[in-house]
Amino acid sequence: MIAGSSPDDVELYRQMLRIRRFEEGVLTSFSSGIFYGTTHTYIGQEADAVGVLACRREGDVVVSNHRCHGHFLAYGGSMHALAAELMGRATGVTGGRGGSQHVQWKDFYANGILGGTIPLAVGMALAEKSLNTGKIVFAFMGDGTLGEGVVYESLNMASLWSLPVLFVLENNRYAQTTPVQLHLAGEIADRFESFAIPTAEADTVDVIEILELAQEAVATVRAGEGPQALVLHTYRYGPHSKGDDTRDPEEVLRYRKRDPLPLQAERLDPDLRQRVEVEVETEVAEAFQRAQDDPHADPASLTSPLDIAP
Ligand SMILES: Cc1ncc(C[n+]2csc(CCOP(=O)(O)OP(=O)(O)O)c2C)c(N)n1
Ligand SMILES: [Mg+2]
Repeated sequence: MIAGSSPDDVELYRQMLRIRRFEEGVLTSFSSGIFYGTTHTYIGQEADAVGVLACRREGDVVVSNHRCHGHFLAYGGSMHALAAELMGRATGVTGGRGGSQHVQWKDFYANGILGGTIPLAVGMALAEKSLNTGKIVFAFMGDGTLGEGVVYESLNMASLWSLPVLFVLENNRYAQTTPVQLHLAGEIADRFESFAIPTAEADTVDVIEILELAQEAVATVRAGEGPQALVLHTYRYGPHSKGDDTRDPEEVLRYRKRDPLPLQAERLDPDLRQRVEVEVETEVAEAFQRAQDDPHADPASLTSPLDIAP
């Protein structure tokens, strides 16, 4: 789905299903103790990452947050390396040192400091613009991240300096356990527009609709017209992290009925769909198995910044 080739229906389905099955594997295996640290799954939000990142080109930068597995897989990251990272294995994305929230590979950067990623994204967009690379930055954040003041300093600079960045706000309607109506005043889109950042908004799980919105926004950013924002209203089906779900189960059920996967699956030839499903099941099983067989990261191989000669 890179550099000009248009993503087809099957590929969009496959990418969403890879995220779904991987994340289901993470949630069901967590209590067995195979992972280190914590995790935040993306189940239910897959259409956002897949639709938006279908518009990226080689060398574009993607900045993600604590809920990064879906963004990473949609970016083209290795499922095996991600599984290995969660298990603290030497073959993990960062050699087993970063864990679930600190995944960095090529031009993909995830960080668990809520809001701290946004000045980084804007700084990287400034670098791309200054170096005239033509590359753009995709910066994902959640609704709760709008409670971090540094986000607004960053939006101001991005707009003032007309930087090549697309802000993707995923409103899954909760910040940890706090519903959006209890943590956010006013409208989300107004927060971007008050910095003169044009904002498109959709309450949908249709990957095609998201892809089309993203294509339009990305084209404007690539044309050098400054930042854009996408506000995507979505829902996570799983807990915030693991076992910490305080939402009304009926509300969760209601949103589960508008699932991005069956919606996209209906557009496929049934035989093809089944083939993709079998292939993805196999890919996920192999990724977890290989990662479990890999060696643990060796703490002796860690280098302290103090050990590095100036
Ligand atoms: C600076 C900072 N404060 C608090 C936290 C703890 N924390 C992790 S996720 C989260 C809520 C995030 O909500 P949102 O931005 O809506 O993202 P979502 O989890 O819904 O994807 C909080 C408060 C953190 N990681 N960093
Ligand atoms: Mg949220």
